[in-house]
Amino acid sequence: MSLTPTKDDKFSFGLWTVGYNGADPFGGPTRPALDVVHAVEKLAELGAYGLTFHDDDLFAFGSTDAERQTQIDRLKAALAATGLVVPMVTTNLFSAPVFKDGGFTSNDRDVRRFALRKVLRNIDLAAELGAETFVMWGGREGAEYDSAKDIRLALDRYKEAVDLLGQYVLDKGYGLRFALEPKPNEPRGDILLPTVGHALAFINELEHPELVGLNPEVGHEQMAGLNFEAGIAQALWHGKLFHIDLNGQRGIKYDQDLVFGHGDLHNAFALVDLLENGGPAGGPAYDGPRHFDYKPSRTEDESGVWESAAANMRTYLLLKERARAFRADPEVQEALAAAKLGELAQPTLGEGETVADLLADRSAFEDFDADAYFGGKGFGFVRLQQLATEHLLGAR
Ligand code: 3MF
Ligand code: MG
Ligand code: MG
Repeated sequence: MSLTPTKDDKFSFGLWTVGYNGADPFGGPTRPALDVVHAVEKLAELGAYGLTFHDDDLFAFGSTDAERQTQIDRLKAALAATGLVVPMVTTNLFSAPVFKDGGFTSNDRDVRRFALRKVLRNIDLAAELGAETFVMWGGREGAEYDSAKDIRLALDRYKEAVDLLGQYVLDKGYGLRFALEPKPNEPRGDILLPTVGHALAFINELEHPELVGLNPEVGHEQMAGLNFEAGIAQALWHGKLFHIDLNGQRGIKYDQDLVFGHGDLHNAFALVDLLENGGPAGGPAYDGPRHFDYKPSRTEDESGVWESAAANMRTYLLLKERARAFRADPEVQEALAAAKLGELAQPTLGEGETVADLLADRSAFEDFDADAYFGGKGFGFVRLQQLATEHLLGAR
């Protein structure tokens, strides 16, 4: 298997990722701004297939129509010259002071109306560029204080906004779907739709739930101590994995946005195995972009930016190769069978079996030897995890 990324791998990057200038709450930029044309050229050269962006990444907040158009034209020319595509577009409703209490859920109605106008305009641009997914990360939709936000009303307004945008896309006949991106906190003390589970429940309340799915991010779930791979498995189970943000996070702390695999490597291995080999027939479980939402550390200069971009793709491909070897190992197959993973596919009741039949089945209860599970009938999950570890380390 080749470790050189090609467009078929569907690797994409946010313009704000490689474009991160190193500014954080404690210090200013450590690198100059990156021009979009240069970013497109470098990403294409490294083997990426896509670029994504927020409106404000491409043209500064408050740009004139002419400035905005100039940047769109420059991007289009760079895409045409390199063959890079724009699979996803998103709107920045978190940087400008006007959004300090959120966009769709600001307590200030005028801000909410302005936010909707900003997003509608950017949806038109997304459709014009042929994007398939419109991501919505509501980073400022939240609060620091319980008394500052009526959560039920805020969810009413969130739903109002997503319903309105969905209807707009339908009316315009755009081929766009929405992907909500959950995050527990940062920049707000608490953010609405904090986890994959909260967002899935919210989608069920929408007018057009079929138009809306998720864009989960590795670090966002891990900041809350959650298992990202398990969250992705549930999103797939609901048919809601519309897009994915890959990066690295080391435990419950501030949002690190490390290179993919530079955090919990075991979970990254399980994730790639799921995405690539977890389909119903053993093939890919997800065929959308493998989108990196990371930040090149502020310690790096421009060469470090491109090294880190390449590192995301190489790590993904290395894990894909390791997952293939894991699946192909007869001892792993034997350990999976011994751990009864296949047995979980078997319905708990037999075909046509009723509750009455279950109640009448003495082998299920009266004659069942529950005591045999004390000191016996181990599942062998540790052996399986060690086999995964050995494949991960290249020892097998
Ligand atoms: C913040 C994020 C965001 C979202 C983006 C939409 C700035 O932690 O992850 O990146 O991904 O707004 O894609
Ligand atoms: Mg993030
Ligand atoms: Mg993200």
